Amino acid sequence: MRPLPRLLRSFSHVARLPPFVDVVAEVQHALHTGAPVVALESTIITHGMPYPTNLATALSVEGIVRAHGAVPATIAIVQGRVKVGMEKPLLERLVHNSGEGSVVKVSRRDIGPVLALGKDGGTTCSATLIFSALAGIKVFATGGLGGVHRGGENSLDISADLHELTRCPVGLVSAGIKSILDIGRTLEYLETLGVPVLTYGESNDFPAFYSPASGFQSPYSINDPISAARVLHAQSLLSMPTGALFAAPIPSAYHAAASKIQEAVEAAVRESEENGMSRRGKEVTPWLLKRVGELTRGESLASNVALIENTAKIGAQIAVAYSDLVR
Ligand code: PSU
Ligand code: MN
Repeated sequence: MRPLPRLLRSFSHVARLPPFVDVVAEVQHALHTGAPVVALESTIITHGMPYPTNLATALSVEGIVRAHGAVPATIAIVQGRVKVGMEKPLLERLVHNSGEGSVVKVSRRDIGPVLALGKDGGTTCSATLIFSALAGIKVFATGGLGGVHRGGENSLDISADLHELTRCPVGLVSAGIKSILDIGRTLEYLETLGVPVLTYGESNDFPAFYSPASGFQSPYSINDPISAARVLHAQSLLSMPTGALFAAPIPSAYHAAASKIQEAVEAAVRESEENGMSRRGKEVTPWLLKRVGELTRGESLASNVALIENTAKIGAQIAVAYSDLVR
């Protein structure tokens, strides 16, 4: 039998996507040919950072992904359509509307309603994982993953991000999780769910977003993109639906700021418990981020940008390594 022509051996799921999912041509082409693509979330833009840093960061992160040899695919919902890859005017529209407060923070449970109602949405890690997996994107870079909130053993406030990693075979690169969360319980929960956690760096310390070490250990550490790609590839060959969490510590230039930011985090968490914000579901994380920004007079924002730029670089390197493995 003759081998299948190259085009039929497509790596892409694009042909089978529903009609309300728009994949920009550059991403489509990359997926068809098995070239590296890195997904980027949009809640960071719509709910995680103030204007104009949000727009500037979205663009700089895309540039970093490109500079390291991969194609960026920022994912969001615009007027009830899923966007996989966004041109600049569309990003600007999303940023503008989020300032007006009309953009929904979209986790798994919000996807159906936001599409049906034709709304705009910034996708969290959970929704971004879903659309990445749907499109066939293997790597997703962001700042912070959601987790088990402090007091989560009573409130049951556990981010949908965690479960999503059990059913989307995507490598998520983040700077760990924030200490606004219960890091120990989050790691326990990920173990229960069967999601591999690997620190991407020299030590086993699991990073805590602004700080390179949380005091908890990751079960594994790796320090090169090939190893990360092999984790994803092994799971893929076994048809495991699971993703992986690659936790990349914030760059060393920002370590000095960590303890001061940490104090602000503690103060913000206390305030949220006193004023009732901690019981407001999806509003908690954006509120805490904003409050920590105010308390540190923007220092936390500079760290936030730096750690996302770092995960974008590592995400691109992993995507390139994965692409080399499978092509
Ligand atoms: N952590 C951050 N910045 C963010 C988020 C988390 O430092 O913007 C966002 C991400 O989109 C993440 C979501 O997926 O918050 C988790 O929200 P929740 O805790 O409501 O699940
Ligand atoms: Mn929650």
